Amino acid sequence: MVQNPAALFSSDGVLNVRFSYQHRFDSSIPARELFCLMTPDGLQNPTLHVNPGDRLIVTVTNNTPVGTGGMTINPPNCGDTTMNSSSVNIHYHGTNTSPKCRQDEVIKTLVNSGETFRYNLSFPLNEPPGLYWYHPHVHGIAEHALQGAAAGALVVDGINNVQPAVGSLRQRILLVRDQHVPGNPNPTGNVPSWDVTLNYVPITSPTDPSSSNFVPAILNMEPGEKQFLRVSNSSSDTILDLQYVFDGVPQQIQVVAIDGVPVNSQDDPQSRSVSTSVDMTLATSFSTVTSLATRIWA
Ligand SMILES: [Cu+2]
Repeated sequence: MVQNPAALFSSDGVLNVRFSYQHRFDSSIPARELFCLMTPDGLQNPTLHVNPGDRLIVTVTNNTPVGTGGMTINPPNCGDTTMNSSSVNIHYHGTNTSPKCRQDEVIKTLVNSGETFRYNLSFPLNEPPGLYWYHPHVHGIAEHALQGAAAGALVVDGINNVQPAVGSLRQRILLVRDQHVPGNPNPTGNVPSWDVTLNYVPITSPTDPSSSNFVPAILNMEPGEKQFLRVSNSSSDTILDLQYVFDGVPQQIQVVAIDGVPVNSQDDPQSRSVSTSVDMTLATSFSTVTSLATRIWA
């Protein structure tokens, strides 16, 4: 059963968050490394809600073990001056925040094991409301961190100002993450190229949805209820073809925004509003309204 991630909201124009960047190994054989940005009270990769014009202050401590390797980075530097296998930083994907040090700077920013770094981001007053996300972005090791699940949603609130129809609907924040299949077998039959999760709920063998091995992630809905689904492809390598399926039949979904751009707005390059499936390339997000069914396979 899929649950919404925990959520934190700004107040008086500021959202203050402390993160511990930490890891563990899962129980698969061979074990896969998992990563998390965790708040002091144990929220894992929570959804961060801000409003246009807000400040987002993130203080992150890298509590992963001391890394191996080490490469000196030419100045100007931001944080540590060497990169190793434990380095981390945070990218605020899609936001129109500054690429300067201590904001959305991902090329030079390095926070190594045992170090603490403070971000202080200013969201512009005209930041488009919508779904964004955050994740580690150190060159060369971002894939490993992201596949370990260190990613969360970042919502600029106010979408109902541009799409009033979604204002009263129950919202779901849905993050699709991917991970290596244990042992990296060749994809074939029911062995997918990647293991995929929806808000950490594993979805088995998506190569063959009719197989008895296929176990979908399930969302409960009331009959006739409309829900506002906000989906981020937070995977590293997986291109998604999403459908909303009830009793094996793809249901109609109404797309209201893609990558923070409301459909049918002046910035929308094409009309993509009604469909039964949505293709998601890497690192896209979309928001959709759906109804009729009581569960979703993804
Ligand atoms: Cu990104």
